[in-house]
Amino acid sequence: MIPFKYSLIFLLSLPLLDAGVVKEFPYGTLPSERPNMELSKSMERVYEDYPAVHPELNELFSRFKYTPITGLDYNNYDGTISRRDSSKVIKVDGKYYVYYTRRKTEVPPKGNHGPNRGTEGATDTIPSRDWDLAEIWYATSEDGFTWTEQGVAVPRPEKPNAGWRSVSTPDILIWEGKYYIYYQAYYDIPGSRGGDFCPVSASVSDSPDGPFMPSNQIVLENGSEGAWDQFVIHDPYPLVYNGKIYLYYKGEMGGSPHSRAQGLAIAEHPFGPFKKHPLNPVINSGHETALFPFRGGIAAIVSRHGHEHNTIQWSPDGANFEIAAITSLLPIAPGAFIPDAFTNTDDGRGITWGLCHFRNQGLPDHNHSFLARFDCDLSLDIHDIEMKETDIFNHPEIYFQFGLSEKQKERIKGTHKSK
Ligand code: AAL
Repeated sequence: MIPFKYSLIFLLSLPLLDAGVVKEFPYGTLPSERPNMELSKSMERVYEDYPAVHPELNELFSRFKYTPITGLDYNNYDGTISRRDSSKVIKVDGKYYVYYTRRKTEVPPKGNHGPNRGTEGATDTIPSRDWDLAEIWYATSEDGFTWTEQGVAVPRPEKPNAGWRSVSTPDILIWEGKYYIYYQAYYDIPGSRGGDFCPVSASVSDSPDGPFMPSNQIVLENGSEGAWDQFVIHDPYPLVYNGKIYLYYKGEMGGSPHSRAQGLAIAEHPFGPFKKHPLNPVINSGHETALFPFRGGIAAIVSRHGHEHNTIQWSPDGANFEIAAITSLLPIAPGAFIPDAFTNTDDGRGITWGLCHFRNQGLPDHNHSFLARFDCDLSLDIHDIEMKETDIFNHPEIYFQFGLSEKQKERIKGTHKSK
């Protein structure tokens, strides 16, 4: 500790010491304009690749904070009730609404884990995966923290209609005063065709409370044989942009869960026809990707999978995305409250909160997911400096949870044997 009298001298002398010192780039806060000099590739990126020179100033950088929500029961988390893959949150007449996959089965899923993630043990009443034998339910809230489940929004239709086995992973569109729910509609047990095959269907209602009438049609088809999205079309995600419906979705390039990417299909009517974008996939990474209007373009939270997981991206046209920020601990399957998702805005204001899920809880015998709330500052209208922290310390248990596998321990043991 510096004694008081010296600290005063030290403080007073600071400006003197400072005076006359030439401050070389990049001393202190970076100038907002690129200096006219040769820069390393890394410093070049600061000016070329990111919307601002510091993360604190980057409107598309945020950390995420999480809060449990109250009001939803999970049967003591025994795996017989699951809620996951929430839609965007919408606000109608002062109330927030969210739609989600809800599974209530006599036993937890049988085949959602293990090496082949198959259908072993699944029957007409026993689910293969967490989203098998599911329906789409909805809940409302006054504050986004306490939710009241209201009931089913999209039930499973009669066999052989698409979705008779399960309807899951919904998202919502408001278009010309009507409410459209898009969802994965399974014809057979998820997992029975190798991957997780299901077309996308949609239902419509005049009210957010339903009743939602099924279109009984496939609104987005899987790609034809040999197309990148031949096997998987998941997570349908509609926005209104350029006066049209932009439906984003997840595909697996060639059916490999290791090659997940995002496609885009555009239509002038909610039930289609949807035309797939010629540049698909438009995002080379991601899973359960949330997108929202931002300034004149579209931003995306790219959380899991691929080169560019853990990034927030932005495109000026909804199709050509670039990385705008790199972040961590992103929400899984985020469904954000996006006030301007359907207003056809060319001045998107961004997001500050939403719901997400935590999955694979209680593995192996009580597998289920539950919904939670995330908060962030990806908004042009607030500036929450606490959300701009890049140096985040997690509890050691989080790190140890990702410990070495037995196989790795064996490999490491082997390395000690050599001289
Ligand atoms: C998710 C989504 C889709 C998949 C499964 C349930 O999180 O990507 O919905 O089919 O996992």
